[in-house]
Amino acid sequence: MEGLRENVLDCGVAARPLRGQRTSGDKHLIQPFREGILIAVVDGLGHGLEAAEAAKTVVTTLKHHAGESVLSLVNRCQSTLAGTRGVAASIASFNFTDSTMTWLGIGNVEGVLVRSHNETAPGKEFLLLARGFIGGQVPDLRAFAVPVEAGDTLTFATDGVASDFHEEVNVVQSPQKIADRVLSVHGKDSDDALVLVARFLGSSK
Ligand SMILES: [Mn+2]
Repeated sequence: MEGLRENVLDCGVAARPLRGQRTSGDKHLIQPFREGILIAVVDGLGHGLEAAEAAKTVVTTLKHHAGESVLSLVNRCQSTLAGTRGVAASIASFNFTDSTMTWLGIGNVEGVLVRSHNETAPGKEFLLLARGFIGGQVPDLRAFAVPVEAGDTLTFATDGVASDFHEEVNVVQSPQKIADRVLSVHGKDSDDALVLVARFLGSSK
């Protein structure tokens, strides 16, 4: 059973630190829970160790509470991050019992959902990002729930990746191939960079 659930999402990740740095402040999480999988990409403000620590703290918190609502997860991270550097983060919770994805972003980790069936939905949906950062001032947060179908492909990319990265995202190539290509074509030299691609394969009933 557990194995089946993990197979309903096919993921690929590509990342590299800023040139000259050994640690990246960009981290990701792919964490299965009972009814689904939580996906997150976190960018610690600044670079190097301190940024990496803040991002790691958030990833650990998300991992331990993966089954909670994304709004409650952000609130948890908000209190855990007190006194550290803040982070930008985008989070998506896939629920396999009702084939939905709920996503939320604070800061500048961009998200795009590419639809496998263009007739029934707009081809691309972009994550609406809240201003601010976790650990600092956060405005009234809103999470958006959308139905997902087999083949729908979500991509999160940190600001070390140019915004036009979404042009590379499709529902045909493997998520790992897409992630690698996004990083090599759109990665900037000026920042850490991380790309996560997750394709929903349909719920196993
Ligand atoms: Mn960055």
